[in-house]
Amino acid sequence: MRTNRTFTMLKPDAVENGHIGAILDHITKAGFKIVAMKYTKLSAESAGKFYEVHKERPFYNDLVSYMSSGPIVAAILEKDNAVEDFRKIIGATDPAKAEPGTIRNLYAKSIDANAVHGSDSDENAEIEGNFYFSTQEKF
Ligand code: IDP
Ligand code: MG
Repeated sequence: MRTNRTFTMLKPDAVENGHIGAILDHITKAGFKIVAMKYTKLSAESAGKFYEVHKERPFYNDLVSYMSSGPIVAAILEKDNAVEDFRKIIGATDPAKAEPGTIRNLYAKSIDANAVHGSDSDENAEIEGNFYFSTQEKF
């Protein structure tokens, strides 16, 4: 089933470098509505749980320590075809390969500190959104 929601995090580098406002502006101008949003910080334990699907990948430990290294912004976004369209506006995982004008092209410097997370499927968008937000926190 195709839903109209996706989940994002503005990662520690985006927050640290002062890009929260610009990235949220980019996202809303691209037609996404904010359904839920939170400024928070992951513990290493919760970052480990969030990224459990990547447990076997060589960069897992670095990813978990990076994602728990500073505050982030977590949000649920709504738009037709949200998952696919959001992946388009964030660009490739490696900012060096991200299309000009995408969020990672504009605001990210490296493959690990790549400014934003975007869900890769409707199913994961649902799981990831529920990781951060209760039903009462979604508008
Ligand atoms: P995605 O964020 O574009 O969906 P994934 O393959 O799901 O990319 O990887 C999750 C996150 O893990 C990436 O956003 C990035 O922060 C980090 N990552 C992915 N590949 C590498 C790598 O080769 N080295 C270091 N970190 C990586
Ligand atoms: Mg991914």
